[in-house]
Amino acid sequence: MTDPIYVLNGPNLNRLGKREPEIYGHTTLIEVEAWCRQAAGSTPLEFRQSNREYEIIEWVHEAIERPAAGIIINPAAFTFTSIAILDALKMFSGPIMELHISNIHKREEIYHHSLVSRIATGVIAGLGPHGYPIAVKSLAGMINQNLRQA
Ligand code: CA2
Repeated sequence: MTDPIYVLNGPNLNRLGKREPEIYGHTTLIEVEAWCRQAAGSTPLEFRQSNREYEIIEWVHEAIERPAAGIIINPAAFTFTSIAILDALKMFSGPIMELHISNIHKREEIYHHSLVSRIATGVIAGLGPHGYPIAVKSLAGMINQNLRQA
């Protein structure tokens, strides 16, 4: 059985498609999940969202223990504040894709300094919700390449 890809979403992203469509688009997180599952094909996917920091940390621990093949994470506001999530991600040995729907660098100063980028394998920002299936495809590609090289 193939190891799963974890797609973890931080605070307020359950409101996606319902507020600020000029920044985040009209797509809901339920629709994003469907896009991700389609992009993953036969690779199992754990798609989760939480407004609680500890829950995201627990899910990263779960991904470490299982183990997951890779993690895609949109930590939302925790991107800029959470050393605890950074520390948990540091313990994961597979590829980590940091994802933002908006281009955080184009926005206010408070959104410019990501703690997670320091340890991410790659960063996707500014592609809107379409960034998610792109992240799944590129992570699956990385994972398959490593498996073939192993
Ligand atoms: O662009 C992203 O994906 C962000 O991670 C979203 C975060 C923000 O703090 C980051 O700077 C960039 C905020 C998520 C807020 O979620 C909303 C969802 C729907 C409507 C409005 C806000």
